[in-house]
Amino acid sequence: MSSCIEVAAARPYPYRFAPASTALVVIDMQRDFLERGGFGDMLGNDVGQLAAVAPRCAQLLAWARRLELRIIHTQEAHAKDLADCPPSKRARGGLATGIGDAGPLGRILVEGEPGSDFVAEAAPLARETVIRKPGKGAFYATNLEHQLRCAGITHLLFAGVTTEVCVQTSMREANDRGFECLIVEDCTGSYFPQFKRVAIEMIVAQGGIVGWAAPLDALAAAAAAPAG
Ligand code: C5J
Repeated sequence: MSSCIEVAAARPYPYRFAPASTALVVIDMQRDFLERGGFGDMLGNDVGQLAAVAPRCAQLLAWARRLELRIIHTQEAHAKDLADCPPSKRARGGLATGIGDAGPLGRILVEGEPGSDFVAEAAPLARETVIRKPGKGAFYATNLEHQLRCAGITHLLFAGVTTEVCVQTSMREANDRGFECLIVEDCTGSYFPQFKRVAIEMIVAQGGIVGWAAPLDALAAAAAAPAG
């Protein structure tokens, strides 16, 4: 692996990656999940639990841009006619105001609506890739895998929300496809802190059965260290 970076502090054991073959995947940093009036709020969640994630993701994005990593942003949003939304997903939760309905941030979880947009701290740059996805996993009904293979990407760093739903689902999908995955633990969040903690434990258990975990500082320190 050329110009390889070793994250010695990663769990369950050191993680090695080469920037040229690594992408950062930032999952669903949208107003619909982080702000009052969006989908997460409609489901009864305390969106304040995610407050720390956006500034940390901004730092991660700045670091990844300096390292010239390929950056992918995912967006959970449905087509305007909801043709890609299974009736089961729309019915789930029995919400008075649910997917496709008009809410304070526009139609909930629908592309082009204010709620589907990214929070300012995690907004994509024009050169970065945005993958709109209808499901929890970033690989389901998208061309993400094709794009990654075309770009020669073998390693993925994951961040975003929520840890145990869309982040973990996407990381599992990537792991099954042979990508070497690491979750940046302080750049992901859940409405339920205990779910975040346990989701990360599940990822790194059994010798890293789904992948690795490390905080941003450990990645940044590894990248800054002189090549050995
Ligand atoms: C959820 C997500 N929680 N982005 N979506 O429905 O995790």
